[in-house]
Amino acid sequence: MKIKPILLSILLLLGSFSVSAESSSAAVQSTSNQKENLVENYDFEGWGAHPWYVWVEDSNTMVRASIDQNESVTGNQSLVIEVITSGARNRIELHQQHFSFTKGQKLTFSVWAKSENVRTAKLIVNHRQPPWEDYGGKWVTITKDWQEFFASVEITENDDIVGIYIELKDDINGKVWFDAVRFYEEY
Ligand SMILES: [Ca+2]
Repeated sequence: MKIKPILLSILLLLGSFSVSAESSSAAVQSTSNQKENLVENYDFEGWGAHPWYVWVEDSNTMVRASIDQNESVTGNQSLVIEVITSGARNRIELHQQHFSFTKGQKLTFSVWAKSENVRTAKLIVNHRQPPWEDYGGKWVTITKDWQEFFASVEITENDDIVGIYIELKDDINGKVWFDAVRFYEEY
């Protein structure tokens, strides 16, 4: 993955929060069932965004990611990405740590989101190197009201670099909020 200067500044911004980023609590259980949520910092209730990071395809795209203490589905906070200069249909992606799975595992990837301006986005789960094996994804429309979106996932290869992410790919500026992200195995 080619990291461009704008991304580096974002990583540094997010990294500066990492000291106290471990504070995700059991509060997210209010929107989940008994299945184990594999996502780290799933509800953004600490004051950091770690281990989440934003990747932008084009160096002219400007985004700012931060914790919003005034908007939330669970607890009191969410993650907000403010698109200052749009990607002009180049990709803006919210990622976190990779996962390891064995062939045949079935999971669900879900996220609550809302947007200052109605926009499409895609939930994606794939192998994080060529050939970018696609394990499941879903196009969604994020509106001005909080809504939970789901993507069904099936792991078709043994894979130790499975990524989950949310991709924006349009020419719309404005804020997009995320909260209560879940990635859980179906039994
Ligand atoms: Ca929250």
